[in-house]
Amino acid sequence: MWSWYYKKKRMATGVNMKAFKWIILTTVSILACGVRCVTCGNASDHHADKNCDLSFEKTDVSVKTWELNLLASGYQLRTNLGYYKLYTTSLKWGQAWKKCEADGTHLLIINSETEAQAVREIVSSYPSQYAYIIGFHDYFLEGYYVSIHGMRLEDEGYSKWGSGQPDNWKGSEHCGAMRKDGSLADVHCTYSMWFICEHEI
Ligand SMILES: [Ca+2]
Ligand SMILES: [Ca+2]
Repeated sequence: MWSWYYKKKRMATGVNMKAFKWIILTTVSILACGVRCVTCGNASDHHADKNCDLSFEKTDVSVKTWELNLLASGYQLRTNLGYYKLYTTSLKWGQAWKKCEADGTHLLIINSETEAQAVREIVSSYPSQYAYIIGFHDYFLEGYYVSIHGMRLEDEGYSKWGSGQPDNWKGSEHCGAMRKDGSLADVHCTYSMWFICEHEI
């Protein structure tokens, strides 16, 4: 009888201790980071509930930081596509590739007719310029054109060549360019030309 009484008492105490522990932990959590932090989970978790304001506030802050940096550096936003910058100084293909990398971006890779149209509009401010360095080449194998990300142009989503291109003129055109009409051309890698960098969103 007494043994049964003490056993019940310990069980009751155990339950109470659990409740007490939960109250303490919840109170400390709320004091530490607010009610939403407790209900939405870890704010650094990008897979957190999309309705969680806290998670997305934090993510948005980091996105806005790099976006603002690009805008401050002269990049233009094109909705649903990315950020683009037309450099109006001439560099050789390899130097242009490096310059975009230094911006945290890459030489333009055209992935759709929509993107080609967006870039055509950007370069239309300079009708006297005929072509611009962009991110593809056939350095590795003559006639096998790949983007700077190593994918065939067809797999990147855009392979619309300009009239008579690619022609590997003088047997040594291995770098990629976009004509002002949005079509592609192969050019000498030693040509210094204006170039276009991009950052997808
Ligand atoms: Ca692109
Ligand atoms: Ca050519």
